[in-house]
Amino acid sequence: MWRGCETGLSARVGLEHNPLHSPRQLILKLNRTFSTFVNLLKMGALFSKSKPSQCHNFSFLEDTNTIEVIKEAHTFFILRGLPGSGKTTIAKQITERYPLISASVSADALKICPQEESEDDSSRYSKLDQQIEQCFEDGKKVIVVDDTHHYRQRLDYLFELARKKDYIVFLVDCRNPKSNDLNVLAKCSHWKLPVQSIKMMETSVKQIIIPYFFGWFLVKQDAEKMCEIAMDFLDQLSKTEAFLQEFEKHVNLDSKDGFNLQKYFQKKSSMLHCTTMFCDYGKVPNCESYAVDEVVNNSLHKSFVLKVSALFVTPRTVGARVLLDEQQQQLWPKAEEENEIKMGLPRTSRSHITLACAPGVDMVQTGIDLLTILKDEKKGKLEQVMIKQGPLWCLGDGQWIVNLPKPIQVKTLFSGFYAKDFEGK
Ligand code: 2AM
Repeated sequence: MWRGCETGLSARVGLEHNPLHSPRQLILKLNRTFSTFVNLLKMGALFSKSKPSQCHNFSFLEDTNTIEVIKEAHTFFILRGLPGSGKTTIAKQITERYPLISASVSADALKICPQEESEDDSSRYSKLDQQIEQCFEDGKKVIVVDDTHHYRQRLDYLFELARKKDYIVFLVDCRNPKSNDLNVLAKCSHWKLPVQSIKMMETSVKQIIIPYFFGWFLVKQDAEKMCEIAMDFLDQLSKTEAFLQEFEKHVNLDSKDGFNLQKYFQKKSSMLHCTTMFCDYGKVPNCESYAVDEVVNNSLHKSFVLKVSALFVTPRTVGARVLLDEQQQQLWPKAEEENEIKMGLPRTSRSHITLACAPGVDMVQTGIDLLTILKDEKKGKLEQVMIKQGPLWCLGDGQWIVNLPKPIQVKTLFSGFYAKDFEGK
């Protein structure tokens, strides 16, 4: 690992003249220094002007806005890369950037040797997992896991852990552009791994991990604020006679006696977000080109403030319409845009946050409902009632929308959702 290289570099300091050395000691020392010098030359480390991490430009280390938003969020960093790719240095930089609220755990520090995929044995990780659990228990907002993470099953375990705890996953690929030579990495690593093992690991870490979806994830406080706004909206609606009369006509229930809007919309999203690209782990056409797109990659793990401009409800879903600015629009998928244009609607019309769904309804329905509302809005609104949030319009078929006089701003982080179980499927 780099630590090994750094030890080598610090050996250079030993060249300083020490008057207490005898001539024999000096010759021995010079000999040792010379061989260190040769070794370093072989490893290509001596002439590296910077540490590996300094070659990266990570917004979570550099961008002031992102750093402030991360302090309000719950993020789970999974550092991924070959031994010697600079993960430990990056982990250290993260914990230094987020003092008190962060903690980092390292497989290397626990002497868990990176192995080939087939050799995985999850019990090897029990100590590391205890440490991760402790980080959650200690309420650390920024948790960093430093390991090669070349084994998919291990990644899936961590994705699921983060999902259960409602942490936003930052999957960070660490590459050391100074050292693509696997022989150098093998020599640098204190594990003394054969080049062949590193080669196999390289094949795994080079594979792009495509998430279930990409999107903007609301920081905890703003997610809670949006949930309260949604509850308040439903509360207002349930007190509005004109709404109830029209809405109940379109609700499929055996009995509408004692109909309760809050109970009806009981399916809530645990992690509020605004989806950009739905990938289904790589099954959706063109999702890979989205995942490798430069704008997408430059935006990953960055903060964005989204503007909520309207709240809407249908017999299936409750959602918040999001108006994207120019920079945010660049992350909108082309296929979505084409569909919106086909429907005669402006691009990014579908952008929204799902707040709740009726039983048996999938979250994807919210975007479909919003597009129908916007299309029907063009035909003309049917009825208007004033509620606390603003003028509430009926569009027929149980569809209602309130355009907010003042948009609500929510802080988000752009990332992927990787776990296998978003809607409890
Ligand atoms: P949403 O953005 O409307 O909430 C996981 O299911 C997330 O991916 C949900 O938040 C969901 O919708 C979104 N999603 C699911 N299937 C989708 C699809 N086919 N197209 C776009 N987004 C989808």
